[in-house]
Amino acid sequence: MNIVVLCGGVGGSKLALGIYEEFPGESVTAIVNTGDDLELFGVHISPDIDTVTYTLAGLVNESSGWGLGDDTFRALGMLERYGHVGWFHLGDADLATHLVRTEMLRNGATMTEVTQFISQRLGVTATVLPMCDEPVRTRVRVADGWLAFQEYFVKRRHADTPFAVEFSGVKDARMSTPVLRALEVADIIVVAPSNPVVSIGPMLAVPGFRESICDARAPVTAVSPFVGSESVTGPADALMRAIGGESTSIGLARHYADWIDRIVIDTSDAPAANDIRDIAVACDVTNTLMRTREDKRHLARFVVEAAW
Ligand code: FO1
Repeated sequence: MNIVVLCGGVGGSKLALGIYEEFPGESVTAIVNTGDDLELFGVHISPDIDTVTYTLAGLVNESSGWGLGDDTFRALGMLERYGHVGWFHLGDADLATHLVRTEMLRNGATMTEVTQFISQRLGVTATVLPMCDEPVRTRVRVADGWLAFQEYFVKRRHADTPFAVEFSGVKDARMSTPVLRALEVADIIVVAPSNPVVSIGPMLAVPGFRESICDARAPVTAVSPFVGSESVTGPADALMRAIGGESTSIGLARHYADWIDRIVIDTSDAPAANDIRDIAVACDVTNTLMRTREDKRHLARFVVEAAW
């Protein structure tokens, strides 16, 4: 079976891990958002790709959900001595990943090639694919202007009310052959409970991406990141409102309705299931909170079996 999962960083990588562990004999491909990428001190950082890769490799920092476990921050401390404010916490070992990526990109490799190299070196047997090879940068408009995504998210701790979101460069992005092929041969496409606006949104904005999913023979199942009217983690609720949507599973079903077949919502939202079915989206109910390894594996199996 070919299982494809569309995901962003922390939330998405948990479900990707559940699928990877629960279906060890199957081919698993994670298509990952790169709209959060940034350049700092001349290095290319791809937070969502690294979060997914480190998670699947069993190397992620379990308490934050990003970065490497047991990393140290001596380089960051030294940068601070040179007067740089270390608002983006780059670990020493993590820095090696960014150095390798930057060097390979400078030598002409694509993001797809770099990502494959890094994930293979870290022992990941799933395929991790960037959503595209071209640079796409998510920007968020707040009261005092447009912010690069990580400035909004990390530097200002997503405390500003967002009013609009854009994916700079996306018009020039193209579907890569591996992404096209993965969607074509998929037996099931899972949309992880990642931020619908800034994690899944950039992928859908890549020209041809939405059409390729609609043309795919695989059923498409999304897991809702909302429980009640709040997102499980991060600012998905505020960002849904910024694009005129509603921050509930019903709002998500409406937002995704034209390209998904099915949505999985949390048990505590069970009363919303019939309203979702009225939007012509099939709906299943289970525990979607992924606190433990067993939770992740349960959700992975539930999602795959519900679609089949
Ligand atoms: N998230 C934070 O909240 N603070 C950080 O300082 C931070 C550093 C960081 C470094 C490398 C990396 O791969 C991810 C990092 N993240 C950090 C996570 C990241 O900003 C977000 O979780 C994603 O971009 C949202 O999906």
